[in-house]
Amino acid sequence: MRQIVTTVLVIAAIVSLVVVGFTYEQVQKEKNRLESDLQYRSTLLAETLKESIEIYVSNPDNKTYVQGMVDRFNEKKRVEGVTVYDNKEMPIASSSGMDKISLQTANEVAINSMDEDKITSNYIQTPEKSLFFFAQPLREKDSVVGSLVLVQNASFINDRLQSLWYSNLIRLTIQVTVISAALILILNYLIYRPLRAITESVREASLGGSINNKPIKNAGFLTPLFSEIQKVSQSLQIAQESASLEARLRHEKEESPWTESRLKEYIKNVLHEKKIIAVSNREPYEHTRVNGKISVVVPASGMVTALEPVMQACGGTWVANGSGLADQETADEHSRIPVPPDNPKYTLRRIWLTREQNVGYYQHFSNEGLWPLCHLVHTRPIFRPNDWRHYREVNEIFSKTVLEETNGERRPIVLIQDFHLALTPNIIKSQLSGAKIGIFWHIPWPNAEVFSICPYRKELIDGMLGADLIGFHTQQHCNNFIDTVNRELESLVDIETGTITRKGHKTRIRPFPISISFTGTPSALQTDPIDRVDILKSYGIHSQYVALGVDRLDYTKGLIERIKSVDQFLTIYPQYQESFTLLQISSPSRTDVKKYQEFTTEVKQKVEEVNKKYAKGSWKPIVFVYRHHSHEELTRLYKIADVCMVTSLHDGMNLVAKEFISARDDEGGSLILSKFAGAAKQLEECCIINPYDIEETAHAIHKSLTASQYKKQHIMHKLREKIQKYNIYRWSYEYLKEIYTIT
Ligand code: ADQ
Repeated sequence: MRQIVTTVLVIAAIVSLVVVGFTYEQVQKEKNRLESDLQYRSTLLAETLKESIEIYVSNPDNKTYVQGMVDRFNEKKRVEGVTVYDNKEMPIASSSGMDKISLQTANEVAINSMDEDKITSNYIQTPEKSLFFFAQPLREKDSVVGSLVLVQNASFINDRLQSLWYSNLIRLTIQVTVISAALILILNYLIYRPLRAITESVREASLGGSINNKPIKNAGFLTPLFSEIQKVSQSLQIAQESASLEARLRHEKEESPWTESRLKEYIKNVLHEKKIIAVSNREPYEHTRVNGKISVVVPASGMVTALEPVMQACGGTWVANGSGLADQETADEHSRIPVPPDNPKYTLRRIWLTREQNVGYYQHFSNEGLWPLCHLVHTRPIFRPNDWRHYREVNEIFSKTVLEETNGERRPIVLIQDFHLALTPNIIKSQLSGAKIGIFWHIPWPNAEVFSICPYRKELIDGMLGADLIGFHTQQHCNNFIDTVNRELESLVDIETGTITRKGHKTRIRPFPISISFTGTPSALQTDPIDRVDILKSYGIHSQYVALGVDRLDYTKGLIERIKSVDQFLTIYPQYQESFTLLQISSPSRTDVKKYQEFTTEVKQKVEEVNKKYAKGSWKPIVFVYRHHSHEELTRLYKIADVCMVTSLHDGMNLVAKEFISARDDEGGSLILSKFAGAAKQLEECCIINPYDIEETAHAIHKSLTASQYKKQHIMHKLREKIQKYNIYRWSYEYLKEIYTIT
């Protein structure tokens, strides 16, 4: 405000100086004009009188005549008085208005005019008025015989000049007031206020406050400048916000576990609620028909277990194969359904495949070809050209559906899951180059030698390299993938940075060990008193010690080896006969695939064989339950088991191991874990075994049952800390952050 006042004062002073200067000049001109006018008039008047009296002045006898002429003349306008002098400088006639002061001055002027023989004039100022003295020499022949002095009132000149000054100063005052007011308004509204607003907003931005996005009102010609400054301020604010968020997240990372709400906050703040589309073969909710009634099932799948909490946190759309018997009738006309059914948080978009496509793409190519190819379990992969055709066809269908679901968003984040959809990254990328695509490979990646078995290997890895990010569970799987690409395709591989550049497109290869939603907060089930005896009784178990196995019925999970190790355990430690039982919970899996049908039979036979060998009365060493269980049922079993056995022959990660740890809020129980499961790289504290070494596993069971309570608790405490720290929300955060930073 001070600057406005100073600016206005300076401008007012300049205007005043200019006006005063011009007024002075005008006054001078007017003064000159009026004085010459007075001089001219005086000359005319004096000439008239001079003609009448000039010849009479030298004769003293004519004094009376001269006096008469003077008296007559005195009546003229503005004439104050007239005096006529003889050449002895003596007044011979004078009008009545000539007082003492006037006579004295008139005398001087008259003498001058006679001495110099020319018209002489002078102004004098009396207290009442201004007087103009005009003296004209009088001649007779060539000699000066006297002087005629005319005195006029010249006050009108001063009056006129004063009124000029007065009116000009009044005008100046009005001008300065109006100009100052206008200036104050203009400066205040057009400059000062907008400047103050922008200064405030820049200051707020620099202090981390929020930027006002609204355009600054009445900014006039400064609007473009301000909108630019606003943009800069907004960028500054965004940079500060993400820096402070990053700092907070970094701080929180050390301080507290990742949770659903923290992930949501991250997505909201950093990804700015970008559209997230998950894509997988398996759907998270399957509608089936049981006894004519529709029911919903969450399939037994590690991928679903891991991704479901992420989608609940992110929202968005999950595109999956609608494989349930009642899927079509529960979805809307666009094949969409909000899920979870009881509390919807995201959209499930189902796609419909023909029976031939399902057989060729899913049962054959994925489950008989890629699954055994990637798991080193000595099962021969089968590749048929017709299945490959279906695989490509279905990958096209998935990609098309993803593009439909982007809803015009040019830079969606697309999270592709698993080996069923290896070709989709390239197809989607070629049609929507702005999409940020990640594919996560949930199963192991074998070494290059093994992968070279696949006749379609080049097309598969080329398809995957359309992604910006390829994730595996372990660094070993990343290394194997990089080796495979190096061997099979023309590309630029940078082992140091873990990137592959092919046809100008760069793909990052990174390990992200997947996890579960454990946050350390007690589950609702924890507060329920768990009646161990009742639960076991419901499975027909009366043993003191219980080992638990939970798996999809899959030949990679090492079930035969697990059963054999129980057999061995009861042989080496016969004291556990009648007091130890393995409760094996297996959900039917890929039941249309021949190898799985054979394997189910084999497992059941093996269970029977061992049970036959040891069973006594109502006790049997192995209780095999072949059905899907709810999450709650599994959690109760995890809580009462003495040992959880994970004996996979090869496994990407294995989430059962992590679910068991998460359920044990009593810090009890022991975990036996195969060294061929990805989880073994993280959970080194538990009892790690080689599932092919049956005796080693048998001893591990014994060791687990006999370990001191203190040791068990100590180990479980450490394991729980690890899972809590690296749960599925942290996994998603790291995965999404990696995708987000891709330019
Ligand atoms: P899966 O081989 O399906 O997944 P896994 O990690 O063992 O593997 O998870 C299985 C899931 O199914 C668990 O959540 C478990 O609770 C559930 N489940 C098992 N039996 C069940 C039953 N009878 N009833 C109900 N649910 C049951 C693939 C890879 C893994 C990887 C995951 C995640 O093979 O190595 O860990 O993806 O990436």
